[in-house]
Amino acid sequence: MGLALKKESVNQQTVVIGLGETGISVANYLNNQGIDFKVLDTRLNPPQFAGFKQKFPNVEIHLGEFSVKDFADAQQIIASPGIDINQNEIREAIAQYDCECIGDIELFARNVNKPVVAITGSNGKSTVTSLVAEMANTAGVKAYAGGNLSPPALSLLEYDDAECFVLELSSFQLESTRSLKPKISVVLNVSSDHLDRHGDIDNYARIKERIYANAVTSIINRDDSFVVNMKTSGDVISFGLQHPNKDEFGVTHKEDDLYLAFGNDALLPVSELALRGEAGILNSLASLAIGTALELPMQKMLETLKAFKGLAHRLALVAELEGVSWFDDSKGTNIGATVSSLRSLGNNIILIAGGVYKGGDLELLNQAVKQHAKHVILIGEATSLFQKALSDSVTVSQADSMQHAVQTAQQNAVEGDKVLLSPACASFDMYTNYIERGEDFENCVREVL
Ligand code: UMA
Repeated sequence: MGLALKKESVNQQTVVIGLGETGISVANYLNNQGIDFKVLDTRLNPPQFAGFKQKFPNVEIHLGEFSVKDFADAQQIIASPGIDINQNEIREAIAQYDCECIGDIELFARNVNKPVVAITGSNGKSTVTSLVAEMANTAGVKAYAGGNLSPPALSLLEYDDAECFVLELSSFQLESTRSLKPKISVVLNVSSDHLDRHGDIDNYARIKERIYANAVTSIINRDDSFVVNMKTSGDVISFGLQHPNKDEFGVTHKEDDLYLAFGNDALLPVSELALRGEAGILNSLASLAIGTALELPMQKMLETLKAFKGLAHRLALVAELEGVSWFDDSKGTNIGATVSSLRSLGNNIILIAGGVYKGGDLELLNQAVKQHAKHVILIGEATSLFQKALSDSVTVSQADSMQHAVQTAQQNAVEGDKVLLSPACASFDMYTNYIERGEDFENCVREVL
């Protein structure tokens, strides 16, 4: 495949920004290719620093805020997804040193020689990525999943036995990608997320739309007003919640039951799906559409849909006691995700929410809370903002820790209630990531029960 990097002059530099999971995968990749690089990270103590120093003792590292001169003689900047590539220092460096700025997915795209399934959306993308990889593997097609889901995409290239790669791609990753030529692309849905970085939802949707450029087959959610207006390429297969037309995926009635369907063929009763709620149906339909474009046998895909238990921290049932069910949806990091989880669980919900607000329509959250929740317990930085938005609709309490939130929930819960951690926020005010937040919740639940 195409050369990843030009090596015209010994003075020209490759600069890697970020010493997180992505930065390490880029460093390993460059090192395997015999390409020298230096590393920048604005954090004084980035997470992978010690391991990196040990593996690459001779690589130049600059920690702390960077300036344009740190990119001197750069030929190529490879930025981690958490870094905003539109910030002034990077823009000026590109102009001053006439270099390009790409991300790890662009590097992956220039070097991959196996079919790629590219999956994005505001919600459900990790679930669909895992489900599609599982469908493929059940059907005997060796598929590896990664990208935003982790492990980073570049590390997947080490699997020589791969027959295809299934990538979850975030808007941060798509923003710096232009050469990807996916066999199949999908935008599952668009609702406000990461507006603190992308400005407004139209710009965010335009970045998501990039996934369809060069796709052989584009899968679309025909119920999503942003997705239906996107420019696709290649063949198009749609999914949605209504009865499908020919060659479309949807939902149909048969003998008083709801079924997933392809055209007029009823495929599987919705009641047999392992995934819950409307979001579970849509994610299952999207996965079937992708699997069909991959030419996977339908029976194997349906088997997987029945067996797939979902992912940790995504509307995961973690405990049931005295008629109260406890759900960990720590991956609900934006308003759309939390609204979708509230809808999936129905009513009698005690919601634990809050953290770092990333933008999005609080009125949407308010409406869903009004309809589905009886009590909201707020944690973290967004507490007073959320209190203002929700307190006319529902009883609101504040908690100064996860333990306090869980105790408050336990004191208020009665038989038939569902306690749901679905923060609608990022976790960085209290935790390293959503996984740590979900684990803390689950431990606190075990303590009080
Ligand atoms: N950071 C700095 N200075 C730096 C570099 C990073 O402050 O110089 C900060 C970022 O702003 C961010 C954090 O450090 O808050 C992590 O950033 P990173 O780019 O180093 O992240 P990685 O550890 O490489 O993890 C990234 C994805 N994280 C982000 O996009 C923020 C992981 O997705 C992904 O699993 C991993 O690459 C492997 O591909 C996580 C995520 O939260 C799950 N993604 C967002 C989401 O799903 O909403 C997009």
